Amino acid sequence: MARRAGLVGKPSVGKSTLFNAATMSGREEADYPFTTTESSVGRAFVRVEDPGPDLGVESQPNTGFVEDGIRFVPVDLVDIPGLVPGAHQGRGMGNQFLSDLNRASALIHVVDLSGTTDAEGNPADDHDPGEDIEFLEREINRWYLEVLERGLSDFDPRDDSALVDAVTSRMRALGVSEPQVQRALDAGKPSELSDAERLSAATELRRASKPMLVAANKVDLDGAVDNLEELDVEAVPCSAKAEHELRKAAESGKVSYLPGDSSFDIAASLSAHQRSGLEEITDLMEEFGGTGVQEVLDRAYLDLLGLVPVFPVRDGLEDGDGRTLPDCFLMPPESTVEDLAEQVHSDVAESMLHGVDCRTGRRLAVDAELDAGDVVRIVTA
Ligand SMILES: Nc1nc2c(ncn2[C@@H]2O[C@H](COP(=O)(O)OP(=O)(O)OP(=O)(O)O)[C@@H](O)[C@H]2O)c(=O)[nH]1
Ligand SMILES: [Mg+2]
Repeated sequence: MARRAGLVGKPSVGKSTLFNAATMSGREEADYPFTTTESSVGRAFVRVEDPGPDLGVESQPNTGFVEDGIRFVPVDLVDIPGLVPGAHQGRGMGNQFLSDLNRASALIHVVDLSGTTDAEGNPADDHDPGEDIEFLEREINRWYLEVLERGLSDFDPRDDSALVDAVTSRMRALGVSEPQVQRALDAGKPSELSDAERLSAATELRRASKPMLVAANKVDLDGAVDNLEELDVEAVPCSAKAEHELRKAAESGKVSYLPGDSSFDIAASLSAHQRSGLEEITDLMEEFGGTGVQEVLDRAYLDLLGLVPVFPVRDGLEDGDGRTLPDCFLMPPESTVEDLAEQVHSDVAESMLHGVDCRTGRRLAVDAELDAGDVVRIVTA
């Protein structure tokens, strides 16, 4: 399954704005619900340390880019249409939602922290964002429950051993694996599972296959900070709007700013209007240590999905074509040197003798586990 994160949430919370900021694309953003009706995949970046400075070389990335010792590594990000209460009964974009959900293996739940939109994304005065967080989790868990129920009803009661298979084959499209089903259904036969046990199994499977992070968006609006204090779950405060404006200003040379930085510099002469807009962003960044958007992305891919950035090389610190530190692969958790070789090329994996840790010069066994930031030379026969 593709290791992508998907942006989910009720309408009008800023999913497309965050997507546009992260991918610099032009999806429609507007203050009415269901602006987005189809999901879409774009290229965003995670921010990792570039090993070039440590190793005394200048990296030449094949993909993404490097600046000031920071490497931006491309990842796929999915923008998913808004979800409203009752969607699993077919309201709003409901029926499509499940297949959209399957395009992502981690979820970024975008919440309107300012409380200025109601449960359906219409303007409101004082909506509680905590309710939205509960609602979305419940809604997605219920979806899982429905698919789980279908698996349970496929199961042939004469053959106990078929239970896990029946459920796994129904739930595989959601990214659920057989060992996860095994664990979740520990309680026994379908006839012995109470409704509460079924829901708790569905919830456990959802957590395991679609870990979720709350992006508390619109922190730039009044009241958002108060609401942040009220939340009882961990959330990353952010302003997609501020990030998008900064990236556009950086693209046109008005400011110098690297996504994820805690501040920016003004690089060109600006109108009074532009200047005052940027001053507001400066205040926000001082309060939160940045706009929060890059942090949301980094946490989704590097923490939730646990991807491990690793730099494979062949010859010195170069690839076969003489480019220095050209690749950064985001490897699944617990990947080994052999997995890395396989990712480079199956031929390389077949003729591999061992790896070398380029930072220490130490030899690495084929089955050694990779750590974030490793620069690994693959030595072949
Ligand atoms: N103040 C503020 N407004 C924002 C922010 N992010 C988005 N908005 C505004 O919120 C409204 C909705 O934004 P969208 O990005 O279209 O929201 P969405 O979640 O994609 O909505 P649907 O596609 O309808 O589900 C727009 O008017 C945005 O300009 C933010 O960080 N701060
Ligand atoms: Mg949208």
